[in-house]
Amino acid sequence: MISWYVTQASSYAAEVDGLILLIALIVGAFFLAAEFVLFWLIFKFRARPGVKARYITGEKASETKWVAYPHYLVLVFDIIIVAAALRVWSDVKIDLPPAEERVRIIAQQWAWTFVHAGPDGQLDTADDIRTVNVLNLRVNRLYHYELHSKDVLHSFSVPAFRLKQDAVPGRAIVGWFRPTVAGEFDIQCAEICGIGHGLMPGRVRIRSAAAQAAWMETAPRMRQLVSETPAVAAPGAHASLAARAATSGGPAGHHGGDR
Ligand SMILES: [Cu+2]
Repeated sequence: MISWYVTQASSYAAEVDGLILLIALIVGAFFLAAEFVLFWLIFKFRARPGVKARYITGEKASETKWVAYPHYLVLVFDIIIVAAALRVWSDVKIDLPPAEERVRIIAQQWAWTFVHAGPDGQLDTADDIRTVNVLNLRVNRLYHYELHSKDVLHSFSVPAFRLKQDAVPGRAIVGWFRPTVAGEFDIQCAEICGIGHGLMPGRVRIRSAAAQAAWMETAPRMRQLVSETPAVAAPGAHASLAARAATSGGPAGHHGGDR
């Protein structure tokens, strides 16, 4: 149902949606049952001429069962929800399937820098491709991401992947995703990271293998990029932010270069 509104574009998106649906159904059923009982009791014990209101202390076994039994049921469903959530959490955040490629994601106030492996499939080689605010991925390829922050806490969020991961200064956080649908989707920063937080959107472009190879042919290489910043800056209002990110992240930067 959630996929009607946000495409499921990663291998684990459906799992996350399934979990949310399960919780909504369980909580929804309890909500309806509780409301039904509430209104039924209001109706059944409504004021009537000649009937005196009773003072019920709720201490007799016949009365406490109205609280105790639903409570046991809530505990059972809690366990079901926790078990289902742990399974999804483990798949998304704990398991790390073998990578076919690695991509580096660097967050800073207020832009994303992405370092792609280039045609040789290896990071930290001369053919690496660095972009600002646009992440370029190949469909059906398993990526490990390496998430850094240059300054404050940020959060790398790709709603179409159902992925959200905090970026913490001083740490390289590794996780994974496998895009399953070609197209273009939003990247957001999901952690209030300063006055420009709202100006920190990005895009992920997912292409077929052939289209990705063609993009790599034309994409500027890391060294070129520093001198050609205006050509790759994001359009519109974010151009100046994007340009700043590209130059401050280049070899002349003071943040440890291309960590
Ligand atoms: Cu941010």
